[in-house]
Amino acid sequence: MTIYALSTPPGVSGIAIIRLSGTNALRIAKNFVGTIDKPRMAILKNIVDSKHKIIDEGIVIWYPKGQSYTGDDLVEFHIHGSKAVINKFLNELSLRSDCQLAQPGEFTKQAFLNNKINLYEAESIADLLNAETEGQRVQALRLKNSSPLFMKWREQILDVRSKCEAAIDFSEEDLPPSILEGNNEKISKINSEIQTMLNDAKVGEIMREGFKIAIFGPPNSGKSSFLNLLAKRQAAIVSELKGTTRDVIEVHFQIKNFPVILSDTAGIRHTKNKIEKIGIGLALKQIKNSNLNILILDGTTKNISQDIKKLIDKKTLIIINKQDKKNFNGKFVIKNLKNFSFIGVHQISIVTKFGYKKLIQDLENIVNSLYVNQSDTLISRSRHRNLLEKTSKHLNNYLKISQSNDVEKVAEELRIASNYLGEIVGFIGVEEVLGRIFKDFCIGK
Ligand SMILES: Nc1nc2c(ncn2[C@@H]2O[C@H](COP(=O)(O)OP(=O)(O)OP(=O)(O)O)[C@@H](O)[C@H]2O)c(=O)[nH]1
Ligand SMILES: [Mg+2]
Repeated sequence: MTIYALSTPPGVSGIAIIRLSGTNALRIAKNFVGTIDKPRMAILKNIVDSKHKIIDEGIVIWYPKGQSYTGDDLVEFHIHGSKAVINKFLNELSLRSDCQLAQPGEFTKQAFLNNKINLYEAESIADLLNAETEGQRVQALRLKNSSPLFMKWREQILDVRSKCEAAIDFSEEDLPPSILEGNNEKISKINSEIQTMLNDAKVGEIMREGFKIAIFGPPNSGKSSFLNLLAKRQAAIVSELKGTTRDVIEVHFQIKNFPVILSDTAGIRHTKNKIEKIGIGLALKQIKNSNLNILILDGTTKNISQDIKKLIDKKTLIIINKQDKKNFNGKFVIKNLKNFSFIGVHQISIVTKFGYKKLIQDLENIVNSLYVNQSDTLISRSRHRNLLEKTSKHLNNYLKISQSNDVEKVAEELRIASNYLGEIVGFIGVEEVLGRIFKDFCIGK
């Protein structure tokens, strides 16, 4: 099969790159540009259509099979990035029956199927392509380099397993006595390394998806005003009416290079209004799924409702707002919160920005503290976490029964554990996850 796609973003640009990859790639390319004598060389050519009319003048590079991104013959056409030129060329390709438009991620999928990269590396490439912040870029590159660790663990487990299996096949007299020695220590060590990685997994996932902060509180306390202040634009409507915000409003920005998704939610109160009720339901969901909650209270009202109090926990940062107002009484509110545990409390005014600088510093510290002390290898997807958890479970099973005489069962646990590790890098049983992973890519990669 031969596939093609525009690998640069659609729209007007100086250069656009169209990639063609597969068994027919070189032959098709020659139809457009005539001879291509040398591989891996940029050659200036006239590109012509099927009627030998010129489409454009551009650079052609042929990467031969085995030396290309996909592993197949791959030809790149660097053409002028105008809509007319791109469309004309893509149209010519679409009229042919010997090639077809690539699916999202299909070039990378081909690279995986040709063993140019493993599955874990393919996922890191997707992360790198989608990286928006410096932190995400660094993490994606780091992930790409950590796949050898999974393979190292897998090989060590397979090594122990082969020794166990030798014990099944041979009688005790025929085996060197040292064959089962040190096996448990090896497996224990791998298991504890996996545990360390799992403990850091949450961080990797947050880094990839963004640190989720939900703003919540009673109506009219200034939640939307706070979102707008952080976002530096009017993302949410602010008004003196209670119950202004109903939908969840999300803004994306960075705190110290880390991606943050901040969401404003409907004020929490008892209401008969059907739509407001739905909004409050959405707010509760957001609070549950966040990494940090910011509770905004109005410092001029003394009463904190039970519904709000119930939501205060160790991932809550409290802001007492409207410090500029005459009847502001922060101390009173703090007294009211005496019996709760939460991250901290700030007294601010969104209008005068009193206390704002200190609050931002605190937020930076909270986000930052999450990322320090992490191990070199990170896992960033729940797919990896689930497989590592399963691996660890079976290594634990092995450790529990390794002393028993049931050597077959012992070897079986190791077989299962190594298979799960193999699934992370794509050695085993990956058909069903392939589609899911590559659909996240853009077309042309
Ligand atoms: N004086 C003073 N007024 C403020 C401050 N912060 C917000 N307000 C005012 O408080 C009112 C409510 O602000 P919003 O940001 O809409 O409050 P909210 O919490 O989003 O309200 P709902 O969406 O209805 O739950 C508006 O009139 C704001 O201008 C502040 O620091 N000081
Ligand atoms: Mg609001």
